[in-house]
Amino acid sequence: MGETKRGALIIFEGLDRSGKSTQYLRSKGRTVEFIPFPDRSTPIGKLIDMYLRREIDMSEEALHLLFCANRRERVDFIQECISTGIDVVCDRYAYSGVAYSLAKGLPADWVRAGDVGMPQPDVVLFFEVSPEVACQRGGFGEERLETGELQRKVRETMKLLRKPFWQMVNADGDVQTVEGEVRAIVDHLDLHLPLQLLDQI
Ligand code: T5A
Ligand code: NA
Repeated sequence: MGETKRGALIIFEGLDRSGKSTQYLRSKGRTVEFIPFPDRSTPIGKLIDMYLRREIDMSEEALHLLFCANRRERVDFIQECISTGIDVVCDRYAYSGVAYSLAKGLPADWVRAGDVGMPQPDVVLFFEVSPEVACQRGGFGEERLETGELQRKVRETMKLLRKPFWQMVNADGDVQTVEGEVRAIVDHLDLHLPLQLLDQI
């Protein structure tokens, strides 16, 4: 009898309205835990949610630290799942944290330090959606950070964060086509090495 294979840490990243949440809702039913970041259900996540819905204000630095702290709130759960063979899919992760804050002009070294030591993804699926398609999708512009100018800067910054374990997904396609692309990548992950921790972002 072989030992139980560990779970995979799979990250969906991309601009607003690229269809990340739609994909993880559709793949529900397998032994997968889904964690959206920001996770608006936690105490810290509730503050972030109030900020995004324009109910409270705070400095960009405070917001950055809250996004980081919100991910730290879920690390024990992520590690427990992975070690018991359950896959974890996160809708956004440290890369959103870094890209949005760099795009706003916060200092690079300070921004990048906030997620060091977080579990390293087995794969980051980057949902690439063209701006024209994104702004036609439902809900665009409702939340604070969904302005064309910030999205353009985030797009440029995200590209600079690309790592060997990133895979691009063409997210302009219809929901089924995007799902096929996601499956093809996720079904072929190599999980022989233990989960690593990020030493840089
Ligand atoms: N943020 C986040 C930071 O600044 N720092 C951080 O550390 C983190 C984690 C909230 C904001 O916070 C910022 C980034 C964001 O600006 P969020 O909660 O992920 O982050 O944002 P949401 O508004 O929930 O989600 P997104 O805007 O990112 O949208 P999704 O999840 O990419 O898109 P989704 O699936 O909700 O789809 C959008 C619409 O398009 C349709 C859907 O039905 C929906 O109406 N759609 C499609 N239509 C046609 N074809 C397809 N293939 C489609 N897929 C989806
Ligand atoms: Na989302």
